[in-house]
Amino acid sequence: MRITDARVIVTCPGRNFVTLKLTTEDGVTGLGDATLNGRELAVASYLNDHLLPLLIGRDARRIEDTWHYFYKGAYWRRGPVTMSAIAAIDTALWDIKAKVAGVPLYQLLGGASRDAVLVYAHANGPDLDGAVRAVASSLDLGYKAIRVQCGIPGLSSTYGVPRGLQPYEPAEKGAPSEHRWSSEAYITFIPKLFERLRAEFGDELHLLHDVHHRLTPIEAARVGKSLEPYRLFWMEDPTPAELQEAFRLIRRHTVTPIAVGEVFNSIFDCQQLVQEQLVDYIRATVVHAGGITHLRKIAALAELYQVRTGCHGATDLSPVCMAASLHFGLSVHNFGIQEHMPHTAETDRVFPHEYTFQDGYMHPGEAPGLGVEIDEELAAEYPYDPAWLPVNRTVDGTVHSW
Ligand code: CS2
Ligand code: MG
Repeated sequence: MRITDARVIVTCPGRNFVTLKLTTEDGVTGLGDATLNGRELAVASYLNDHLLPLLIGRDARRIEDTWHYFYKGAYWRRGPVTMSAIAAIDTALWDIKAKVAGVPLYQLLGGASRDAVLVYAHANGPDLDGAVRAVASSLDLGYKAIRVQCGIPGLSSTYGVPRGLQPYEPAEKGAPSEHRWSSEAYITFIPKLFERLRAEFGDELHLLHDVHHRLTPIEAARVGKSLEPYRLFWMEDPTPAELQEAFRLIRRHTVTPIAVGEVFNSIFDCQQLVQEQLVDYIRATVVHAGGITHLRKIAALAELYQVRTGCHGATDLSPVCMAASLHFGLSVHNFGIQEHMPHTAETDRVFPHEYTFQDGYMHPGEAPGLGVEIDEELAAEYPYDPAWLPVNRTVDGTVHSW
């Protein structure tokens, strides 16, 4: 089954997406998400200029061999651009294989391990009252798990909180905006947010929070400890995870569960965190961690240490990635939870899909393959529109993790 066509489709229905479409000699097509927020064209070029010329003519059935051909065969390994490009090829090949087999992808991954995939919503508020209103709205939609972000008194902006009423989309047109951050103000405020949320909504609701890489290990330990009375489902990215051993310090001080990994792109990024049980959830995704083939290996390692999956699912991961994540999440044994930020209506029109949301859970559907397609004519109506993620600085002007 030779691959006869491989095309990269860049489209911007409200935000930029990069999609790979493969076609076999039999006319079977497969899709892969290759979107890397703020660096989209780097992945498009890596695919168009370096990988796709070598893909034409290869046997679409040889998924594992193709993965290693582009990983080991490239000499230069790992990194978000390389692994997103490999991920797109891998995902498209799995889509093709499942379509040829006439089954939804999850059936090739071992079948369903659960009835549906538990997802969590985003609730963002400019202040405590706004955060409470946002949580109530997510509850009204049926979510059982809600990530809550809130404006920090004294700071003009913070991660996760949109300016105005539009949904949160961090990538901005034109040069990156610069934000100001105070860990001290955040550390003082954040326990008040969850104290208020528990008072408003009780103890049963799964509450999650994303620290977004902004604290030192001991600051993260302090926040984790201060949140223990509110029993979070997880505290995400408490400190930058390049130094995996840094999490030993956090673990020594708090039992608040920890989730890390949305910026990871290989099993090596998470190996120590998993093997030393320094995290409870691993957030690596199909699109940024080498596709379904590699994510399954990360999950298998995590299973040995009772670490569960918690795949990233922000709107800068396309519906193609969401579909793949749901097939993976339906099947993988050590599933934890799946992030769900609904895409815009215009995005959903460009990417018609089978997956559904109901009462806090999602299902990938029963269509052969991923169950998602791309309307290429409509996609062409939304040309690439350069956008950058913000740059963050502490109040004295020092560059800080965004
Ligand atoms: C965030 C992401 O959803 C999350 O957990 O960390 O929204 C992240 O900020 C974006 O994906 C960056 O592109
Ligand atoms: Mg995050």
